[in-house]
Amino acid sequence: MSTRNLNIVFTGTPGVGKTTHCQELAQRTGLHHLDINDVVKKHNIGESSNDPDDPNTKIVDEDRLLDCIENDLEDGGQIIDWHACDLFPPRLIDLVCVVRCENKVLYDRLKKRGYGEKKLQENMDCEIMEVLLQEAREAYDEGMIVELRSESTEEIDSNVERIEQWIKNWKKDHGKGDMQAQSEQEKKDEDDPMFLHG
Ligand code: DAT
Repeated sequence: MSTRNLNIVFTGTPGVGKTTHCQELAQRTGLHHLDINDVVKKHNIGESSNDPDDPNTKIVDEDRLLDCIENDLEDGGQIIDWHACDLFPPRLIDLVCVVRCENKVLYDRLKKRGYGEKKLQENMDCEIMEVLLQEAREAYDEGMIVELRSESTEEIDSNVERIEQWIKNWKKDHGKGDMQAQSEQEKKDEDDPMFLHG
């Protein structure tokens, strides 16, 4: 049995609600929100695109990205937040959440983000054609993939509760217990002057 903690991917078209879900889930479970946008910035591994209509989009070297996060994934405990999912090795992933959103709602969110018409239309097409759902299906077993709708705040709550319950079951099945409580207890023990080291 693997000794690592679980890893969950949140994928989906920009604007569907990945980051909102990851932040809430990280807060409630103590797992780490691994925002790939932050990794790309921190390690400077994004090349500017040559598209004059979309100069801010970064082309990411996936091999370099994987090098940067490999140790985190091997340890586990990561909630990975990225629009693509098929680059993460299946042996290191336990659940893939594909966040989905109704067209009109997504259009308004992307417009509010200031996306130009071309980029907006590309992203709308991506959602309509279910590109990221297909990508997930091609890369991972069907049983690992869950589709989550994210149009209302009630849906965020119910999705997060559902995944939280899934995490509890996973930990029970993998004999991990409550790892957060466990690590907090270990820290308390170490702070305790009566705790015996070595
Ligand atoms: P992503 O990380 O997929 O790009 P996000 O989490 O940043 O998306 O969300 C984009 C915007 O939409 C942000 O202003 C929060 C809002 N939003 C996302 N999901 C929502 C939901 N289910 N209900 C209400 N607002 C939501």
